[in-house]
Amino acid sequence: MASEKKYNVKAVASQFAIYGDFVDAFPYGSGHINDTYCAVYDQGATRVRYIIQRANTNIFKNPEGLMDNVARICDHSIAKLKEVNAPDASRRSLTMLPTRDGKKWYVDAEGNYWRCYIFIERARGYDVIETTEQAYQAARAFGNFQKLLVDIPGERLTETIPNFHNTRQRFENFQKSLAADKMNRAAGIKKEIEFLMAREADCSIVLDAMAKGEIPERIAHQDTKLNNVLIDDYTAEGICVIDLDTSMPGSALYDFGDMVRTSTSPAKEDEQDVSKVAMQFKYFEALAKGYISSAGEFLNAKERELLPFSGKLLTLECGMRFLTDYLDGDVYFKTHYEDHNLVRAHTQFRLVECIEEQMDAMNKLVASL
Ligand code: ADP
Ligand code: GN1
Ligand code: MG
Repeated sequence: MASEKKYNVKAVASQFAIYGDFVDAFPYGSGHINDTYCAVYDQGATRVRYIIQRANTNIFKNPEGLMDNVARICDHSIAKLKEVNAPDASRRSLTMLPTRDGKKWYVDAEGNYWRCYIFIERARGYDVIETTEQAYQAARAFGNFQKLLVDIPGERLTETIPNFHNTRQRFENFQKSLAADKMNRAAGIKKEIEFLMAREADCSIVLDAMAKGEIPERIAHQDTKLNNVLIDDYTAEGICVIDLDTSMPGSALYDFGDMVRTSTSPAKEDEQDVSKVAMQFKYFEALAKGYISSAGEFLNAKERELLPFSGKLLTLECGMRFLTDYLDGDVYFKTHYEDHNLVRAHTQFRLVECIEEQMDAMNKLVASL
């Protein structure tokens, strides 16, 4: 089971240029990939928090490239905020604190890669969508994030996970894991296998359009799950995009698609009762409007046309990834019980069906915007 190992977070935190007295550190958030901690300090009788995060080097095989990407994106976004004198700038971008010896990240004796961020206060990420305003704001923020990265200086960003949203390759990997059937779990998932086999052709649609040049490569976030954008507690604005590890060249559609996956259903990603899973049209409408309000100026006609389909694709892909990890013995995503990945795959497949049922209406709506 992919689970958390304990680290001496106080010792790690002491490597960063943080002033004041260490008070406490504890695991934080509900991400599936990195080890994230909140570290609390007392600075002149004021409590200040930081995020201390260990990058998952089982997943990110080029941690130097990864950390450098994230640092470059943070620097670029802070510079742009300064240019326009944005109020509250340190809540609108992630800020990495340097180490005491002036480096951008810290590598410990065991080769773990650590970074430290300013904690963005009075804002939070939501695991489950609650209001249409959140959907609009999240989508607008991710669209703005794509716009921000159009002119990032320097070389092409590193592909931190090559072929991350190569859905056709994900399908092939699924078939390999099925053939290997390491955990003897294949016999119990016949229906799920059938579900995927029936949708193989979907896996190539965006890839083929990219190969033909109908869809351009853009720098996209590529992990636009709702809890990767922090929503301001008071103004409800989508104030800061976080979790920048997969921000790299790809398609803008990957971002919109994953928003549909994570921001249209009132059920948790690991809800056991799949009858609670639904694609609620009001959330889709808010996402489409929010995204077009910021990304509309640069999307081409083909990208616009495929926005609804991208929701189906990313949901299918994610379900397939959960199912593959279930077959592999839960080595990728953090899991908390035996069938956790299978339960997650079920919610994703149910959501794919709900999207399929409403595809015509989704297409009509997007065409009208
Ligand atoms: P993962 O890749 O594991 O999802 P994230 O970078 O998304 O890691 O961080 C996990 C959680 O930590 C986020 O969902 C969010 O709740 C919280 N978090 C991360 N960075 C910050 C920050 N700078 N300020 C406040 N909370 C943060
Ligand atoms: C992971 O890191 P987190 O929890 O935001 C995963 C995404 C999946 C998501 C499913 C690097 O996202 O691709 O869509 O879980 N991130 C990586 O919840 O694989
Ligand atoms: Mg995250």
